[in-house]
Amino acid sequence: MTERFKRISKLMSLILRHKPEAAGLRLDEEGYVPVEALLRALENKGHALTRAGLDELVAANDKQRFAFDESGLRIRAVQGHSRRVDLGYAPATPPSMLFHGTVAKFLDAIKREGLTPQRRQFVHLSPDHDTAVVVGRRRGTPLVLEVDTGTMAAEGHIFYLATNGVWLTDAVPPGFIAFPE
Ligand code: HQG
Repeated sequence: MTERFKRISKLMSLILRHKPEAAGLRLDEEGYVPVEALLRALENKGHALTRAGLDELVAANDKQRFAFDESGLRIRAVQGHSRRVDLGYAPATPPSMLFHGTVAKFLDAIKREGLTPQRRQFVHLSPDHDTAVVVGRRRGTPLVLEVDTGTMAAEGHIFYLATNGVWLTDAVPPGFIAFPE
C-alpha cells in the first residue's frame, strides 16, 4: 500500500467503523455508506479520490478491510466496528484453535474476565500465530494467546468469519485461553 492509500485507509476505518458523523455520514443497518457520499466526504477532508482510485485502494488494502456491496454502490468495513451494525455473516465453525494478539499489561484482566470486546462489537481472533503477532505489536511487545475455539464451538459459542479472514465472537471466557507461563 502506498503512504497515501495508508492515510486514506486510516480515515476510512475511522469513518466506517467508529465515527461516521465526523464526516457527515451515517452507517446503514449493515454498516454501509453510499460510495458517492464517502468520496465526497474524503474530498472534503483533503483526500480527493476517483471511483477507480477507491477500487484500487480497496483491492490494495493490506488487511482487506473494506468491501463493496453486490451493486458496488455502497461500501463498508468488513470488521472492527465499535458501532453496532449487522454485518450479516452466517455463524461458521472455527478451526480447533485461533490466536489473539495482545500485550502484557492486559494479561491480569484477561485472566480474570477472559477476552471481552472492549470498545468494539466483537472480540477479534486471528487464524494464525503470525497474524496475531502483528495485531499485538500495534500496542507494544506482542503476546499471543491461544484460544481453544474447538471446545468453545462445541459448547455453543458462536463464531463469525469476516471476509478478510478475521474471526469474531462475543467473548472468550478465561477457561478457553492458554496463557504463557
Ligand atoms: C484487550 C485491528 C483488558 C485486547 C486488528 C486488545 C484486529 C482486554 C484490546 C482488530 C480484555 C482491545 C481488533 C480484558 C481484551 N481486559 N483488556 N478483559 N479483553 N482486551 O483494538 O483485537 O488494523 O479493540 O487484547 O488487526 O487488538 O484496525 O482489539 O489488546 O483485527 O484493521 O483489549 O483491529 O485491525 O483492542 O484488534 P482492539 P484487537 P485494523
